[in-house]
Amino acid sequence: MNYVDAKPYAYPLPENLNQLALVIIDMQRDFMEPGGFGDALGNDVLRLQAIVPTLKDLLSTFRQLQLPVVHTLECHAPDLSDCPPSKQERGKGSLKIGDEGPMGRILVKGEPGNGIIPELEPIAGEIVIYKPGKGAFYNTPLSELLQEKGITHLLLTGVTTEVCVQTTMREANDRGYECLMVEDCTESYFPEFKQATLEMVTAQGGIVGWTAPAAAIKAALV
Ligand code: C5J
Repeated sequence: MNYVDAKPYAYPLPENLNQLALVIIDMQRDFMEPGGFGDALGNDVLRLQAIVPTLKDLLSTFRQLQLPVVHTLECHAPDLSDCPPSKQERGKGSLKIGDEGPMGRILVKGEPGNGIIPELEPIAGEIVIYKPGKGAFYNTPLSELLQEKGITHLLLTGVTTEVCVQTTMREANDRGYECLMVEDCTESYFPEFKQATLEMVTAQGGIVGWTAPAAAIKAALV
């Protein structure tokens, strides 16, 4: 068996690497660029850019090895029928979900600002999940798609660490997946929240899972 050098102890890779998926959460213009949802909520969105080169490199390793990749997008239907008022009204930003912004309607599926950033654009054969919530399992076909492909191990990346990435990791952990959060491929608007998340998932002997840097994963894979 092959292991990733990880916290709180070595992460065992599956014998068949096709059971390991790279999950890239919400690397969308809405969270990463001025004029989107993250900006409307008053965040410094440009600080999320720091992870793009490392994540792009890990994605290219997965593509070279032809291993499974999952991309998620947080978005709502144009009529907002899948956006509860509790979510739309929250935040008190300058622009709310569904409002017209500089990149199109905020957090609405198909709008320019809702797309994945060009550096990480999905390619044919990769799973793309449109999700209305924070977690990628809520109200999506993700469980069924992972089961169909026999995937048992997930590497969690993307933004933001303590919101959609951590929620998805917790959902996956409850469903029996062996989860590892990639430390330098996830980012938050709040550095202290990222740090706290990394610590809380690995506390108590890995209560939610493991964390490791991308280099440790690449070292175990190639
Ligand atoms: C947020 C996300 N922060 N993708 N979404 O609302 O983390």
